[in-house]
Amino acid sequence: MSDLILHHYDGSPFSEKVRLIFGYKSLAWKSVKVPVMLPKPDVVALTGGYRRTPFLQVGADIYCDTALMCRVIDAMAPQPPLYPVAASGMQHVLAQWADSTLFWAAIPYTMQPAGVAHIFAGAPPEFLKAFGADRAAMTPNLRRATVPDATAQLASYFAWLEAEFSDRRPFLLGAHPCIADFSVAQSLWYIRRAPPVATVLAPFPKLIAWYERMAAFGHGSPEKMTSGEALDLAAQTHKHAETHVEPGAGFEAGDAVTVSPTDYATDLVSGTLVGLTQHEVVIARSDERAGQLHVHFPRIGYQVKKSKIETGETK
Ligand SMILES: N[C@@H](CCC(=O)N[C@@H](CS)C(=O)NCC(=O)O)C(=O)O
Repeated sequence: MSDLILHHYDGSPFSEKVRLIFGYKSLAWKSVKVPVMLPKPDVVALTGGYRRTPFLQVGADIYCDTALMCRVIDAMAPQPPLYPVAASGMQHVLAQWADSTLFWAAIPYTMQPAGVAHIFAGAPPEFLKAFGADRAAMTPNLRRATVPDATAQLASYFAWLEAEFSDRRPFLLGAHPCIADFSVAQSLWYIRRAPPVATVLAPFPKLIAWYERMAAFGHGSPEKMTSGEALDLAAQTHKHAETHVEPGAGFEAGDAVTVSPTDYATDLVSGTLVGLTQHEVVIARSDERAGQLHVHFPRIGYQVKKSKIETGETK
């Protein structure tokens, strides 16, 4: 399954979610490292302007957002299942909570001075300043939790999660891991990267033991690839995953559209609509280095709009 190319960076929690899924499924994958902050010319060449991390490339198909990437990975490598039937619809609800609410408590909590000093030990002050400015510009409308708020919130969230294990189940929703386990694990991974602040987990031994079971899945078998090689591969690929625009969903195939996240880093990506279902929106766009691309986004958390600017693609 080395058709899977993950564009990511080491310190990215959402990337860790996907790396652990590669480990759980024992997958081989190509690893392209992306910059941690803007500018990201090779990222933008592939995604059309989506700057978040990670994203998945399969030939000339680009999948943005881990919620969609995970569905694609599970469809390509169904065993063991990432969405076991026994984990019911609640696995999706819990995963969405972990990817948003839990994540936005874990990040500001970990980025308190003692956490920053550990995670960015040795980084020059100019890097820290540029990183802070990049993230502030990415989240202008987000009212970040203060450290006392985030500490209190995590104490509640971890107590809720700890209670799940009172019946000795090994994973959050039963005998096997599901998508919710991987979504929750990324925030614990981030906090535990900073041992001086990871003490917040100490009162929750069952949660810690669960996290260690998750971490033991590892990352599968990554092989390094440069972003230049990834762009070349996309340019040389002339077919795309099958897709279609469902009738009655408010758009027609060939519409010029923009797609953007609705929470933060809300950069618009423009293209021609080629796919629209309950689960995903797919746009065609071309890049002078990466060729003809199909860029896929989930429907949840994203806005699709008819574009006032023509994309140059035929209608
Ligand atoms: N909903 C997105 C969230 C992705 C996200 O916020 N990633 C963080 C890094 S873990 C990010 O994009 N940070 C800014 C950047 O990498 O430029 C997903 O599931 O992929």
